[in-house]
Amino acid sequence: MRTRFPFSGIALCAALIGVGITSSFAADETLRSLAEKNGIYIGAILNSQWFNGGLPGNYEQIHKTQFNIVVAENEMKFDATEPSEGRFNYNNGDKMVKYAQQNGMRVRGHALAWHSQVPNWVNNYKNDKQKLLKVLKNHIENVVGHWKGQVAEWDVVNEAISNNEPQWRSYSVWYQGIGPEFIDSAFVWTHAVDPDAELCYNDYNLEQGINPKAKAGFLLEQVKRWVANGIPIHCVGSQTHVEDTTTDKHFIGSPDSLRSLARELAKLNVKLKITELDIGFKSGINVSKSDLERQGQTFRQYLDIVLEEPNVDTYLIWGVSDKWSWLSGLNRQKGLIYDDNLQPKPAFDSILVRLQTFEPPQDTATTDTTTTDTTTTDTTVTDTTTKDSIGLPIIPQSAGLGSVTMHIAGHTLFIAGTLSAKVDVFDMQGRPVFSTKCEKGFVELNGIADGLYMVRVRSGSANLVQRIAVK
Ligand code: 9MR
Repeated sequence: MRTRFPFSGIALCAALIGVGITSSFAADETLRSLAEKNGIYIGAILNSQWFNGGLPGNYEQIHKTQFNIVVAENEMKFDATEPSEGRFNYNNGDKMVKYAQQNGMRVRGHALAWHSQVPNWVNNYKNDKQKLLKVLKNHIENVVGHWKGQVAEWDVVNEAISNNEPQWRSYSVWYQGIGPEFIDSAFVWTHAVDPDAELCYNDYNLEQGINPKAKAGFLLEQVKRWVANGIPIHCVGSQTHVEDTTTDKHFIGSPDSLRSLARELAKLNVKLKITELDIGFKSGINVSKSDLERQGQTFRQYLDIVLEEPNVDTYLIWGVSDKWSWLSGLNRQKGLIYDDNLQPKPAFDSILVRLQTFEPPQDTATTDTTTTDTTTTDTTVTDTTTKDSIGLPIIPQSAGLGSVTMHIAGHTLFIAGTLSAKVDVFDMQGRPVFSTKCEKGFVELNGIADGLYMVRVRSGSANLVQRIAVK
C-alpha cells in the first residue's frame, strides 16, 4: 500500500463510526475507507442547501461516511465571505470547517480570485488598479487568515483562462483592472498568510489535450513561468466537468489527456487534483442502464489517474446526488454517483470496486517470486486469501456481515446467514458482469468465465464485498 499522506486514527475512526460499523460488521468498506487505504482523498461538495438544513438527514450520513475531503459549493466564495466592502461573513464556512473537523475530513477552500460570484461593490473599482489590488489583498488576508491552519488547500485563482483561443479571460474584473499579474500577486499574498496551505490554480476543460492551442497547454506554459519565478503554486485543480462521449460525439475531453497533463506537471513538481468531477449526459435524452454503466467506467478511468500517478492525490465530485446538481444549467443531467433518491449508481460501484482491486505497482527489488505457481495463480493480483485443499479461496468468517458469510465452489456461490440478499459480481476493473437476488442460500454464477472477481452481497443496510476466484 502506498501512503502519500498520513491519515490520523481519528479520521479512520470517524469513517467507521460514520457507517454505523459494529464489531460484527467490520468488513464493510466505504469509498472513504478504501481511499484511505490507497492514500488518496475522495470527496464531494457540500451542496448549498446543506448549510440551511435543506437536505434529507441521510445526505449528511452518506457524505461523511463516504468522503474524506470537503469543499463548499458556494459558501467560501467572494460574494459569500465579503458581501460588502470590509465586512466579512464566515458563518457558513465556519459551519463546514467544524463539520469537517468533527468527521476527520480535509477542507478545500474555493475560491479566492475568480471573475464570477464577485459582489457588485468590487466592480465599482474596475478602473482603479491600486484600489483593486488593495481589495484583493485585503480579501485574501482576511479570509485565508481566518481559516489559517484549518483550510488545507485553496483555489487561489479560478478560471482565469478563456475557452476558445487560450488566452487570459478578458472580462474578469481582476484581469481588466489589474492585468494578469493579479494571479502572481494572489499566490504570493495567500502564501504569506498561510505558508502551510497548498495553493492551486483551478480551471475547467483541462482534459482536452496539452498542445499549445488547448487550455491545458496554455496553462502549462504559465505554470512553468510561475515556478521559474518562484511563485508559490503547488497544484493545478482540474475541475473535470465532462460529458459522456457517446451521447455527445463532439465532447473531446479524455482521461488520457488529463493523465498527460499530470505527467507534465510532475516534471515541474506540481500536483494535479481532480476538483469538481461530474460526467453528465445531454439533457432530455433517455439514459439507459448501459449508459450508466459506461458512465461508471469513465468515472473509473479518471480515478485510475489519481491511483496511478504519484503527483495526483484528490478525486472530488461536484455533488452527491443527481437531485441537487448544478448540471441542468449546463444542459446536462445525471452526472453524479448517487441517483435522485440517494441510491448509489453503477458509477459508485465502479469506484468502490476499483479502490478495492487497485494494487500499486510492486517494487521489483522486494518482490518475493519464490512461491509463485504460474500454472494456477493469477500473478497480476496479490491474492492474500487462504485456500482450501483444492485451492479455492476460503472467505474468512470475520469478513461476514455479522453471521453472513460467502463461499465459492466452482461456479456456485454459497451465502449463509441471510434469507435474502442482492448479489453483484464485478470484474477487476469494476465492470458489472452479473447481478441477481439470492433467496435459496446459493447462486449459480452461470456464464462467467474463470478468473478473479469482486462479489458484493447486500442484505438490508449491510454491504459485504469480497474477492473470489471462479474456477
Ligand atoms: O455549483 C455552483 C452553483 O451553485 C453556482 O450557482 C455557480 C455560480 O457560478 O457555481 C457553481 O460552481 C462552479 C464552481 O464554483 C467553479 N467551477 C464551475 C462550477 C459549476 O458552475
